[in-house]
Amino acid sequence: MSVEQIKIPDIGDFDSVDVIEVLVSEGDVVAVDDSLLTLESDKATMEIPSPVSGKVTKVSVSVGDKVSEGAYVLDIEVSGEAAASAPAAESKPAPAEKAPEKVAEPAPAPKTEPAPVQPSPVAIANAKPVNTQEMGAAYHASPSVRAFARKLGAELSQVSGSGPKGRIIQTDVEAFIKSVMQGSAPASAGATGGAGIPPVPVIDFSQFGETETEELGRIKKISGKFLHTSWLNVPHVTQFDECDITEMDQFRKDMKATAEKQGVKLTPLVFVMKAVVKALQDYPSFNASLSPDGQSIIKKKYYNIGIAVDTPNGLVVPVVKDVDKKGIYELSRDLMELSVKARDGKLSPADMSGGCFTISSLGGIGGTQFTPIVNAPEVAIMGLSKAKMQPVWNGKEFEPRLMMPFSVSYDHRAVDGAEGVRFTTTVSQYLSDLRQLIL
Ligand code: CAO
Repeated sequence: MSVEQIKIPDIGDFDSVDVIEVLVSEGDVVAVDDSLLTLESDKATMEIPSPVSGKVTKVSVSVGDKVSEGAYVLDIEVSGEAAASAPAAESKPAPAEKAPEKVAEPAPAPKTEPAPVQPSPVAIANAKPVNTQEMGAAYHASPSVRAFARKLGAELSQVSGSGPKGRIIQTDVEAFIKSVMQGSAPASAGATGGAGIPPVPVIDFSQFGETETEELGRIKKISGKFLHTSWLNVPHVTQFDECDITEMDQFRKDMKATAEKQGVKLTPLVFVMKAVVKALQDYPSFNASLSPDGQSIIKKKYYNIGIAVDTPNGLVVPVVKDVDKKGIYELSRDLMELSVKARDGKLSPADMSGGCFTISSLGGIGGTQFTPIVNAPEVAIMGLSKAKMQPVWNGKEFEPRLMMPFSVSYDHRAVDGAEGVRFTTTVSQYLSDLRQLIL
């Protein structure tokens, strides 16, 4: 064992360069080429790699210090053969990374010819010859932090830096990942008001009149998080349509007594579920989810339909399973059981999982049209509004027809606009003529 005094190696034409990160502490075990420090000049950032492997026994440099070639920075107790084979003086700085504001101006080549400069694409894209930190449009981060962020899939433009001059350090990336995992909006992006989501202004409403603050219920808090996630992640398109359910409703009324004998009450919703499943079979992209990397579509060969149920505690979405295999009475029974369970707060996780497509029916209440939010990772959702008797031109005269407005919101990454309107047209045709469902 010997103790190696680590000094700043040849860093090219730079002199008196800022230490912006000390990446090791006393007691840390490092391997050859592990980064020890990050330096930043006005033209580049560079990491100082360890020339030996061993244990850091002393750190004599701090963030904010200025160093030049040959400056002593720390001691490493060298382990094994490394002691003999790698004198500190031969260490080379890691590839320099241009600081964003100077990307257009190449950094002078260090005498020791480090590996070619590889600024990350993000750095180039954000490079601007202005104070980008103030604009929140770009960021400073060392190569190791960039590599760390890349490894975790964190978008550095959404992370705010707490280091010197707003520099993003590893703990900022960790805090960002934590906030994403907890489902909260990336507070750092909001705080800078930059490329992230601008924060809603905080206002003391009591200055305008009396107020009362009530905590949101548990279900509202949970569903709010899911709705927000979908709203932020899914590029929504909502297609509006309507269908003529005159015959369907007559059939429903004709079957009322029989249904009652079966112990169920028929509402338009169960017919809609059957029509939707037939249309999902015709258009499998709607009965699907995108893969997490967004590069593939996972088409499901089962047909489970989530039904949004309004409960005193908030919105829940139990799932009616295997709708394609069930008849109208069985579906009505399932729906009644699930909505009773939902309103009694007795739904199990199994009752709420496995959905492929969701229907949100406000038809029993009113309204003309609305834009439901996709229940991600599903890719589409239907919103049903209240059917009304309307005069419809049949080519010769106006006829009174029971018309039901509906909408379908879909994830535009999975479904194209033309397919979206084909889907709603198909659902409309099936509901206008239920006989087509048995073809
Ligand atoms: N047009 C006209 N009448 C309709 C209709 C429509 N589209 N849909 C239902 N109705 C009628 C029913 O036929 C019933 O009338 P009758 O008693 O005369 O037959 C009445 O409205 C009440 O129906 P319902 O709401 O009890 O039953 P449903 O099967 O239509 O819906 C359920 C069941 C659980 C989906 C519903 O009760 C519910 O909770 N809806 C709210 C969902 C919600 O909040 N979505 C919003 C999500 S986004 O925040």
